[in-house]
Amino acid sequence: MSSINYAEKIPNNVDIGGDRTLQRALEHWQPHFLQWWQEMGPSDFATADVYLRTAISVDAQGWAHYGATKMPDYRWGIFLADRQAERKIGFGDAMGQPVWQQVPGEYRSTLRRLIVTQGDTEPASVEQQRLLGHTCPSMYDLRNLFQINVEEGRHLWAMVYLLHAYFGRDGREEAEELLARHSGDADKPRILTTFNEPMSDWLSLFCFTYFTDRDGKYQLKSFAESAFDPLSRTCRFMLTEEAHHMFVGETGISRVVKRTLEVMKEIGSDDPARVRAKGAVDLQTLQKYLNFWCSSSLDLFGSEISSNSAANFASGMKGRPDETQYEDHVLRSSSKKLHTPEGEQEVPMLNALNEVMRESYLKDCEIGLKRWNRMIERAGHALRLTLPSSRFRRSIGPWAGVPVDTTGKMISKEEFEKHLTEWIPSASDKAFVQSLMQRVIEPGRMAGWIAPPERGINNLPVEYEYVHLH
Ligand code: BYC
Repeated sequence: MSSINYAEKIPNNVDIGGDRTLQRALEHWQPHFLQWWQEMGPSDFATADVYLRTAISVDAQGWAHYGATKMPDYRWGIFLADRQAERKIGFGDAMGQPVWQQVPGEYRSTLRRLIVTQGDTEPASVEQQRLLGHTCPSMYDLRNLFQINVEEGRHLWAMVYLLHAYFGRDGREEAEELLARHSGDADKPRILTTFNEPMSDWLSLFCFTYFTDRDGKYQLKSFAESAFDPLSRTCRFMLTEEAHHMFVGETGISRVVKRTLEVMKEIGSDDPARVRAKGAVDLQTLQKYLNFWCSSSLDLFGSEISSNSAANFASGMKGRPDETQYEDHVLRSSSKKLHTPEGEQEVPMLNALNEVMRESYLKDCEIGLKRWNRMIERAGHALRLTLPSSRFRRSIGPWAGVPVDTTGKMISKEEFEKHLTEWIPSASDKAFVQSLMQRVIEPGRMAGWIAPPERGINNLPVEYEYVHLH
């Protein structure tokens, strides 16, 4: 078990101190990161003591320490899962060969692009969530937001380490660029579209952590299979932290549904206008938020038919999540039927891997939906929340720009435009949700649109003062 060295300026379990050049390069980047955090991270909470978990080991049993920390003092570090002796490439044309400890020359630019794309999402999400602290529905939620933010910061460190340690000068330049692009910036936006979407309310945060962080889970799992061993080890540890982010999404939406059902019972009606008048989120509005963030996140898997995905898999750079669950790991002789607007197409399996991932992602997304629908059913209501069709509102792939309704049916452009605000939040829906976003910070108290969580953090009571504001 490699332990983490906290005595160093940058906590790490990769012996940075043993490589002076790397250490100097990372210590040079560190103040740039801190400046970015100050300018683009959570606004106005720099002096608050936040009950945060910090990674202290990569041991599955006890990897985190919990305690009050000011966010700018968080010990962002570089932690890789332990090296597995004799690890072999598990898929693609080089299956069975030893994994790579260095980047093979021919894959250098592609691997760099993949790592940069992954790295870009981490600070982007912190930027998107920058102002949410001002409208937190409870102190418990405020703490969870900040926990996610510091860990996304650490995930940026994880990618920056790989860039610095394995990609020389190009990698160092890319690390600087990761701090120069900003979410929603007109000139230098973040790379992937979802990470440029504004996020001005907590309903969006819960949907984002449910759907978009789950894309993170799938992408990280596919990198955990990578033949580039340092990338695999980095992503394996990141997944440990990622689980909490999706927990925040799933339980956040559950708590919204629970509160809405309570209000519906109280008023004896499911009329959305009356539910709203009581200060809760009507289920129809929740459905629109689910449609928006789910469809946006579906684009993050790339095109249904992709030569990039084929090359990444064949070379060993990027596998499928949980690669061992499949029988065929080479995929040179199989194909997949895909539905495109032109009809059904048979595509070599290697070129359809983005879609394979998207399909398993959607199955995973269904789990929360089932839970929420059980709650609704038990409360005696007929409405069911659904996931939109993977053709709906796509900007990437063969369905990009094709007018399709939420069930996947092709419709006219006019019809699409006419009905769009019935499917995704309209300006007035957003204004309503915004009107609910009133800050609640008395320990244990919740905003009126959300039920309390079932339990607090790390066995502490829900009413614990998770954020001490000075
Ligand atoms: N927006 O062959 P294609 C996370 C580009 S989330 C804009 O279809 P490919 C997190 C694509 O880059 C996980 N552009 O797809 C969550 C390509 O451009 P180039 C993030 C897009 O390459 C919450 C072109 O379209 N990790 O961690 O097979 C909080 C054609 O590409 C988009 C990763 O994404 C889009 N949505 O796959 C915090 C993993 N989609 O190269 C964190 C790294 C595609 O032709 N990235 N394009 O100029 C990848 O593995 C791949 O780049 C993608 C695309 C899966 C994104």
